[in-house]
Amino acid sequence: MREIPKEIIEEVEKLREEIEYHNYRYYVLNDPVITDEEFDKLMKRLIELEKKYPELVTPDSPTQRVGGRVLEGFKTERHTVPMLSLDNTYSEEEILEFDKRIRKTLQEAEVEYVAELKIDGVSIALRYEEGRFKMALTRGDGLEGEDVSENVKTVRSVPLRLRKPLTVEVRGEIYMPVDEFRRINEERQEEGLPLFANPRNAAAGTLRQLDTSEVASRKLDSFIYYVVEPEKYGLKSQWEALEFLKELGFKVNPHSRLCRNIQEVVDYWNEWKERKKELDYWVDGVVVKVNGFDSQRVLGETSKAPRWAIAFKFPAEQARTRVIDVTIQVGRTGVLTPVAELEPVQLAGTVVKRASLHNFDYIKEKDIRIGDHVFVEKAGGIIPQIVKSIPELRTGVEREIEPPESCPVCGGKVGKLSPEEVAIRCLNPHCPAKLKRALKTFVSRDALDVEGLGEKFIEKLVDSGLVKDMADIFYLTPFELAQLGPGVGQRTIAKLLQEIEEAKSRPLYKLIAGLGIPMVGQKIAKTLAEHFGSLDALANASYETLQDIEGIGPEVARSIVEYFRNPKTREILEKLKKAGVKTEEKVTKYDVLRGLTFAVTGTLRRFTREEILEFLEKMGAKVVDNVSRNVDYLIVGENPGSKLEKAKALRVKTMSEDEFLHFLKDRVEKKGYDFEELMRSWKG
Ligand code: 1X8
Repeated sequence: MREIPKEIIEEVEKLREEIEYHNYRYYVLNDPVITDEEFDKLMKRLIELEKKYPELVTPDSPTQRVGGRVLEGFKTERHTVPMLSLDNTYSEEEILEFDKRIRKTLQEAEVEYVAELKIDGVSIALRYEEGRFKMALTRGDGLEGEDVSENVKTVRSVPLRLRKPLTVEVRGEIYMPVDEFRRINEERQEEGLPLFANPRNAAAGTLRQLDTSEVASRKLDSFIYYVVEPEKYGLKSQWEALEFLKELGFKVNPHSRLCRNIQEVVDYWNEWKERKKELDYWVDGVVVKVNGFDSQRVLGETSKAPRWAIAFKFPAEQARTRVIDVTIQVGRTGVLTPVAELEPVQLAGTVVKRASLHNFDYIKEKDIRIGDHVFVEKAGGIIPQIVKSIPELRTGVEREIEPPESCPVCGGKVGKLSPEEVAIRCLNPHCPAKLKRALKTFVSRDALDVEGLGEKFIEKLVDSGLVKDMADIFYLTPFELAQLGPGVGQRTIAKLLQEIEEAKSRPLYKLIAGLGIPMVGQKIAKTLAEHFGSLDALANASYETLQDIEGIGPEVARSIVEYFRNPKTREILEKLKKAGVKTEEKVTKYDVLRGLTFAVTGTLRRFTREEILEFLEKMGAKVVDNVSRNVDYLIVGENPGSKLEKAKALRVKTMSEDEFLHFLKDRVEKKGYDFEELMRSWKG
C-alpha cells in the first residue's frame, strides 16, 4: 500500500467529524450552525480527498450517504434479541384494563408510564461498534431481518458516528414525511405506477429498493426509541433510555411524555388524537410503556409481544357517502386516472368531494360502481380514498365503470405501454393534456436546449393559449410574450427569442430526440439522424427500412412509423420547416460496410485503436472484441495477439491494414462516393 501523508489522513478524519456534526445539527436538532454552502464545501473537499486516496474510504464516511450503489439483494441476519410487535387496543376501557393487569402483577397502586407517539413507519434495528455504524436490519419475521444498511445510511438523521464510542444496538422507526409521501405518489401517478397506500408502505418500499441513489432521493427520516440491553449502560427506565439516545446523537421524538398514572396516558392520547394533524409525519396511535426496567422485567413478554407495552391506536377516520359519477383525468404523461365524484362528506376536518380511484384494476378489485354507497378514508391521513363499497345497499340502478375506449381530452387511442403496466394511457403524442410535458422534453438540454423556457414559463405559454403545439414556440412574438404579465420584461423576452432563434439550428439528432416519439431517446435519435440525414427522409421511411437499421428493433420501428403517420405530426413538421428550423444535415455516416462484422488485433499505422473502432462503425460495420465464427474479417496490425490464432483456427478471413483500405476504397467507389473526401472528412 502506498504511503499517504499523515496530514491527509488527519484532514479526512477531521472533515468527517465536522460533517457528521453539522449533519447532526441540521437533521437531528433542526438547528444548523453553518450555511448550506459551507456544508457543501466541506463535503466537496472530503469527496476530493477520497477520490484521490480511495484507500481511505470507510463505510461510515459521510460520503457514503449519497447512495449510488446498486445492490444485488439483501442478506438476512439474525436479530441479537427478537424484535417483537405490540398488542393493539382501540378504546379507553381496554387501556384501563391493561393498566389494571399491570398494577396487579406489580402489586402497585400506581404505575409510571412513558407515552410515545406511534409512528407509521418501518421498524429498524441499528448496530454500532465503538460508536461506528455497522448494520441496519428490518424486523423481518422478528427473529431474522434483512440487512438494509446501505439504504439506511442515506437517512440523514441516522448517525454514522455516535457522540460516544459505544458498542450498542438501538431500535426505532424509519418513516417518510407527509410532504415527501405526497410528492412521490404524485410522481408515481404521472408515471402510471401503482400508488403507495400509506407512508408506511412508502417507507418499506423505499428501504427495499436496490438502487441506493433512488433511496437517497426520497427523503426518509427516523425516530429512535429503544436501547437493546439497556442495563449495560446503567439505564434504569425508558425515560432515561430516551435521554441516553439523545446524548448519543439519535433523533428522538420530542413529544414523548412521562405519565404518573394511566389517566395521564389517556389525556395524552386524547390530546394527540386531535394534534396529530400538526405533525409532518403520520402517527396512528400512542405507544404506552411501563417506565421502570425492573418492572418491565417482572412483567416479561409473550413469544410475540411484551406485556409491559401496548399500542393505543387512534380511531380510523372513515366516512360513508355515495359515488355520484366517475370522471377521468389525463395526466401529463397521458395516464388516464378515474376519479370518483362523491356526495360531499365531512372527514377528518375537511369536506371530501372527490377520491382518486387510481386505475381500472382497482375499481374492478374493489367492485365500485356509480351510485354505490362507499366508505372513504384518508390514506395516510391525507388523500381521500374509497376503502370499500357496500353492495348490500345496491338498488339495481348502479352502473359499472368501464375503461374508456378513447382519450377524453383528444379522442385519441388509449392502451397500455406494456402488459405489466396497470395504467391506461392516451397514446396520441400530440394530446393537449401532454403538451406541457412534451414541451419540456422539446426544449430540454438533451433536445433543443432553450434555457429560458423553464417549467413555469411553459405553464404560462400553454395556459394562455399562446402555444398549442411544439412548433408554436417558433412563432412567438415580443408582443404576445409581453401579454404574459409581470415578471416577463423586455430583457427576458429579448433573451428568450434569441435562444429560440439559436434553437433552430441544433444538430438534427437533438431535434429528433425532442419530438417525443415514443421509445426514441437520444441514442436512437442519433442513429436515425446519422442514417437519414433529414427529418423528411425519416418521416417517409418505411417500417422495413427502419427495422433494417442496426439498433432499431421492430417495436421502435413501428412506433416511429405510427408517429409520422399522425396528421398532426405532419402539420408540426411543416410548421417547423416554415419557421426556419434546420431539419436536415450532411450524412456523416457512409454506409459502405453495412452487414459486415470486424475485429481488430495488433497495432495499426494510420489509426489508433479508438480511431479504427470509430471509423469502422461510421462506415456501418459492426465491431466486436472477440473473434468468433460470426466475424467476417479480422484486421491484423503489428504484433497481433491471440485473436490471430483463433481466426486461423476458425477460418475467419484476415486482412492487413493496407488490404483493408483497398477493400474499403473499392466498396466506397462502387457506392458512388469519393474515397479521398471520405478519408478527409471522417473525423469531422
Ligand atoms: C413500534 C413503534 C414504537 C414506537 C413508535 N412507533 C412505532 N411504530 C415507540 O415506541 N415510540 S414501538 C413499536 C414496536 O415495538 N413494535
